[in-house]
Amino acid sequence: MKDVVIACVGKPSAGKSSFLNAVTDATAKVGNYPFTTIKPNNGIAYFPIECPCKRFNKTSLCAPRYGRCIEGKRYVPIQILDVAGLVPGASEGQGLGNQFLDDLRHANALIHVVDVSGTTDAGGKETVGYDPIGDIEWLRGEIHSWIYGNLHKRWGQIVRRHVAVKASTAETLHNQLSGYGATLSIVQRTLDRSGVKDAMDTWDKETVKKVVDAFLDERFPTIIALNKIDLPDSDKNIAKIMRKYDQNRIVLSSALAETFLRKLHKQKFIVYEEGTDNVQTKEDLPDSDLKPLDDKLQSRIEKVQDLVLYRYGSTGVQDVVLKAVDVLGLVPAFPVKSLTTFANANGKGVFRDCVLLWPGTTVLEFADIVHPEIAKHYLGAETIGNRKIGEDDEITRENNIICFKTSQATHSSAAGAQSGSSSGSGQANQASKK
Ligand SMILES: Nc1nc2c(ncn2[C@@H]2O[C@H](COP(=O)(O)OP(=O)(O)OP(=O)(O)O)[C@@H](O)[C@H]2O)c(=O)[nH]1
Ligand SMILES: [Mg+2]
Repeated sequence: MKDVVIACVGKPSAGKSSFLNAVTDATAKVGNYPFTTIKPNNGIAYFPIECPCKRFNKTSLCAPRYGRCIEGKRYVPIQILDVAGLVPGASEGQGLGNQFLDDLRHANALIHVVDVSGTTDAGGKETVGYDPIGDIEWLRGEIHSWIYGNLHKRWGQIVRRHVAVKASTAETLHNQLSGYGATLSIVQRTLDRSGVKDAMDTWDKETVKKVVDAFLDERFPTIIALNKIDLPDSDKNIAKIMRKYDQNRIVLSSALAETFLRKLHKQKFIVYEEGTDNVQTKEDLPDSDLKPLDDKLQSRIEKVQDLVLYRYGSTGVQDVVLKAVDVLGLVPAFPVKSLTTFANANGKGVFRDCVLLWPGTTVLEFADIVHPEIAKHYLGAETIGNRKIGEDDEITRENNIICFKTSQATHSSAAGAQSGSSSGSGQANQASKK
């Protein structure tokens, strides 16, 4: 069981580390020169979902083990990774080369951070009037070449073995792609998506490329964050990119504005509600303990409001994370010991645990994720209204509060999600991918 990881990719200076800092408590180094980041940085972002505590009038008792719940808005943790910048030719060793592509092996989804302001060239150097529309394609092309190149090098050998052992296409591809985190079902979906049905020993280069293309879509669903929307030329570039690409996968963002507002919130100069355009100052809240603003700070806040918040409704960074969770189809699920109090086994807290599940996770798989002991002694499961649900039923967003019945008392910690995940966030324990 591993945490879900969303990785920021993009050319140098696009704002990947700024984005990480904006959505997590990380303090990754940011710089206006290429390759500021060499070793990956990570942090935990908290994205909002509707917490069931509100529906059941338990808001005052809601006690998340991880993250927080503010009046029914629950902030669920998810891991964000920030890697070194990629430049055209990276898959052949340009820039910092291939080794950085390896950092993506653990990612479940990608956020392609694009500098939409046109103030950095393809290598991340400062410039004016650069057209970012090509960045989306070449970046995907580099990831494609990395995987294709590795397959192509050994293709003769791969096919000889495939024929000799009479393996299925999916088995052979799974062997070859498991290093990129591919499961057998991802490979099967890849083959379906590619439409390739011919025997593997007849595949030419173009067929392999087509399969790799489908693999990218299945394995690395990608959200495009058009970043630096606070800068003047962004508007016209946004319009062009929106015309060309799937708008469902695009979000506008200003990592800089978010970092600025969060900092002022922490320093008690403003009250800033993340994901909204709501900024309040001492003037708005005279009885609060907010500090007064000097003219300079006041005008910087007004600039962020005018250029970003009022024009776009928010800094957009939270929407980027939400969209990445959405594209993965992750389902938040709540294991509880009682369907009346919604407490866990220790009788502690209400809706204490929230587990992110892959789509298609069944009730029994969920039991195993919560604790293997529960799956081992599993007798049945019930959901709201003490309605019985089958062990093979899938957990859905509508059916995600589950009380497991076991044949013997399981260890007290077993009723809550296991807490020992690698990031310490206790989030997103995942069942095998469907
Ligand atoms: N105006 C503006 N500048 C931004 C924004 N996001 C990042 N920047 C600036 O862009 C420059 C590069 O930011 P980084 O976050 O270091 O970029 P990166 O993609 O991590 O770069 P590498 O680590 O070199 O690959 C810095 O000067 C940031 O302050 C934004 O939303 N608006
Ligand atoms: Mg960086």
